[in-house]
Amino acid sequence: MLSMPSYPNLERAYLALLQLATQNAEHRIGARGNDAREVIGVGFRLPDPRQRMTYLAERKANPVFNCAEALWYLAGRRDLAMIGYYAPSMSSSSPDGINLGGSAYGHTIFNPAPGDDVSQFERVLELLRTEPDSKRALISVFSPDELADPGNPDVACVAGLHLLARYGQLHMVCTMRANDLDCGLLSDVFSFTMIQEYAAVQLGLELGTYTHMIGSAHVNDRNTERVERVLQEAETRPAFQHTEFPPMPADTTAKTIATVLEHEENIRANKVRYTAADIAATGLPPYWQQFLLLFELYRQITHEAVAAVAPDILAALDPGLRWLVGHRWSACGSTR
Ligand code: 5HM
Repeated sequence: MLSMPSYPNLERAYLALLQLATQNAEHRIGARGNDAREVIGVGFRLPDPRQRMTYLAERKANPVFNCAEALWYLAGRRDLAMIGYYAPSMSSSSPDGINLGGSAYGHTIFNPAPGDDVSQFERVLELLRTEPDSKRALISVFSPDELADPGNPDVACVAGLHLLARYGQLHMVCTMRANDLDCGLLSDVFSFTMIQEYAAVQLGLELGTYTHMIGSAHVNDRNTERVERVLQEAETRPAFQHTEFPPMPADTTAKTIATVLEHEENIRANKVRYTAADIAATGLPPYWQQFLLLFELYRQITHEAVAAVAPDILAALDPGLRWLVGHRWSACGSTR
């Protein structure tokens, strides 16, 4: 018996879950005004967590947001100023208009809790350095006090991230109390597998499998039509050659993340206008340069409202990312 259905990439897992929730929904729910179809207790495994992108024209994945959110988590941040620039709708989840609450997972993972002097992330890494076979390297994300205020707009959907070092590989099991299969799943798995890979790099381990477990897996009724179009596209389109996200450089540290974010902040604040050559001259590894290329093209779209993003920026992008931005923004030259 296989422990979990396994998929070669996130796209296949996403499509299988959409099919399950639309064709075999177990429940109809209406929690907090969101009518949805729901399946409870589902999960899947990605043997190769770097296969974290989806290439569906109807779904229009947003790699700019994906990369920004992953960095926001890795830097332990919770500010709306950064993440709200990439996803303005997230402001509705902020209790005070300044910070996000429970969904700022990186803040919970990478900062010491009040009264502690070590982050959960550092503690579980130390545990795995001391005893690789440990079953205790669990990072708790959901906190019981999040339910104390019934009006809390932002209760963590992730219960915990469990790291397991086995035979030189770092596996991760993510447990979510709830996951919106159409809107939340894709960016969640993108970012959580980035956290897993970052942890593997810190420990000097190979990247192992990623397992995703969901309590309430649901599709909101307001997204039904798009979900149908996505499923239709998956049945009829010619196969897109998936490009794997490249490996995170082995020398990536918190300092690397901070440096990438210094550039990100200047780009976001429209203080710089980078060419591809400027980005190459930052001295950052090509892997992280791809992130800056995405941020620069987004700056040109948001701050300058360009009709066409600078060709050198698009040309320097990885072909898979170029395909994605081309399907999302007309200024990136539709590749349809
Ligand atoms: O009422 P509730 O707190 O469960 O609403 C949160 C909604 O956002 C759910 O549909 C949940 O599945 C979705 N969500 C998600 O899928 C939210 C976040 C942010 O915490 C997330 N993934 N990362």
